[in-house]
Amino acid sequence: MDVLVINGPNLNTLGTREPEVYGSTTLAVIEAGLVAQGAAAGLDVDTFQSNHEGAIIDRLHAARSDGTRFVIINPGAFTHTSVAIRDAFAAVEIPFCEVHISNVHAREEFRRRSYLADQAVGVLAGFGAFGYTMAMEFVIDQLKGQ
Ligand code: CA2
Repeated sequence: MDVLVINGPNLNTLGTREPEVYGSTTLAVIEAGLVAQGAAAGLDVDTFQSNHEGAIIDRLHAARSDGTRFVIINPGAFTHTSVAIRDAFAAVEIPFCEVHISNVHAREEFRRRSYLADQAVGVLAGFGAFGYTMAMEFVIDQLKGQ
């Protein structure tokens, strides 16, 4: 596939709790929208969600040999803790965008640190589920003509 969308821990519960922070859209709806958005641009999009750090790393390793050209990732709380996911991106050398539904800079101090952001092509935070759409639009533009 061309684009891999990864969502980290607890994001499978989107739309069921804390709608004031994370909105009311479910992850299934977000993922279906991204698959359709990619398809309309002729891109094959795969989605993956896991609550387990190792499973996310394994999926990134698999991406190295399955044709993935770009990753869009919301690492959830692993954003603020995971040297291992950072190292996995360095190992696979696939460009990625980091997306956060909430504005991580307007919340607790610990959410301002990301172990991935300086390695990302770009970071979107605070635009709700629309952040994924914006990231996909960027990726479509990047991959166009490649
Ligand atoms: O804003 C984001 O997208 C986050 O990546 C979400 C993570 C949080 O740890 C990051 O700091 C920012 C948490 C995801 C929790 O997902 C929930 C879904 C529904 C209800 C409550 C939490």
